[in-house]
Amino acid sequence: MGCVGVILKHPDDFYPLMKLKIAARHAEKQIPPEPHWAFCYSMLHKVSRSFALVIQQLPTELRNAVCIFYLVLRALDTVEDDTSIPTDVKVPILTAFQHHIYDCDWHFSCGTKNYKVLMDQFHHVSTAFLELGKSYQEAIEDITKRMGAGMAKFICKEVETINDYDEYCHYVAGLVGLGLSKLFHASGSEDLASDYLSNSMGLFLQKTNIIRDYLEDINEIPKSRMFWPREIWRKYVNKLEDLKYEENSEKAVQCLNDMVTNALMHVEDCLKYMAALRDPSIFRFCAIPQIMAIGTLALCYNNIEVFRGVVKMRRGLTAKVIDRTKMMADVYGAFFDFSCMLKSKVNKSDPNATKTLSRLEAVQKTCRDSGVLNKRKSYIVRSQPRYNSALIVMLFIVLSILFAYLNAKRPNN
Ligand code: D61
Ligand code: MG
Repeated sequence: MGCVGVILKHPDDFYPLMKLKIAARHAEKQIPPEPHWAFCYSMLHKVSRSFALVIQQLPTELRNAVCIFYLVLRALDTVEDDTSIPTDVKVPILTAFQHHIYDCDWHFSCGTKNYKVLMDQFHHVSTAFLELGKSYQEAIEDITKRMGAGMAKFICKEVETINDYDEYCHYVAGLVGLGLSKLFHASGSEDLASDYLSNSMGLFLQKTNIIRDYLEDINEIPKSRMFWPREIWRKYVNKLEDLKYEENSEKAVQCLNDMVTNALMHVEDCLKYMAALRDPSIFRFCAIPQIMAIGTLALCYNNIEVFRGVVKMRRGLTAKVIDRTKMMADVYGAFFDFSCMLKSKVNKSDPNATKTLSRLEAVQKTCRDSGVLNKRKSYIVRSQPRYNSALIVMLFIVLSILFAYLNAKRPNN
């Protein structure tokens, strides 16, 4: 469906989408003047559409630390993800990465597109890193060291058990949660969160990514990458790649639902972590990705398209989440709505139906018990398109004025 079609189907996406466009343009203009910081912020916008926006709204000192933290780990992940680097070259780079960030001459060329630019010009990142406060540097160094070691461990090891799965997700995302909690604390704005809850924040995001990216990872060239644990998929198929073949559709969806049910385990920890945050910008930084994650799980659950192509939340829905997430009541509201949506998709005949439903009910109970679930806009779209002719006319008028305005502002006109 084209852009206009989507807006006609979801007219209330229009305002948040415009707001997001303006915010994104404003953020891109805010690039600092020093060349190394300019590189870091423009790189951040290029490699992460989703995290750049929430990082941008943090207070300056913390924002710089989080931006560098992101780029250092993204570089480490680029080494891990590049399946064309031989193991004996890759492992020593991963395990010594915490030293490379102190060395402004170090670089290693790998990855493609923007990731390649990040790797080739890594000296800008290390230069900026060396300008951060000592406590920020130490937190980043510690997490880089532990993540590199964990990634190296899983280069030659497959994700077999659910324990392995949790361990791998701990290295690549749970540790990010631990590091961020340290950075928040170092900025003086937050109490130090427990490692356990910080880890859950990362696990919930990473597991959602792993579920959504099944097809992309299995089709990776030259070698497919497999993160779904054997302990789960062996109940449904003999080989992980069998899930993508049409004749296994029923088993594939059951396996997918099993994976979603596993990820739901972390929701209550995440709610607890977010409820303890005090600074509004740190709160938004943490909450927006979490709401996107439960929204993505709701979209993926029982959805065969996960094995056929890319399943992603509508941009307009993302914009709405960004626009509406201001405080904990908004998080409870969103988690409640997406749990309702998930619940409505559970089939009684699914082998894990009871477990899935009981996890969803527990989430809903937490949201209800917060006592703030009243008058709010729902995220769930009615199945009937609600647009009427008056709205279409209105939209047409607004768009005409907007185009006329933009045209009039163009130079040489
Ligand atoms: C609060 C707010 C944000 C949080 C959080 C708590 C806890 C954890 C995380 C963010 C990290 C969640 C990562 C989920 C997405 N997964 C990936 O990007 C995979 O790479 C993992 C290794 C590199 C992690 C880099 C990272 C990511 C987000 C950050 C951050 C560092 C630093 C600060 C803020 C956010 C995935 O990447 C490939 C892809 O999907 O593009 C992979 O290779 O598995
Ligand atoms: Mg990776």
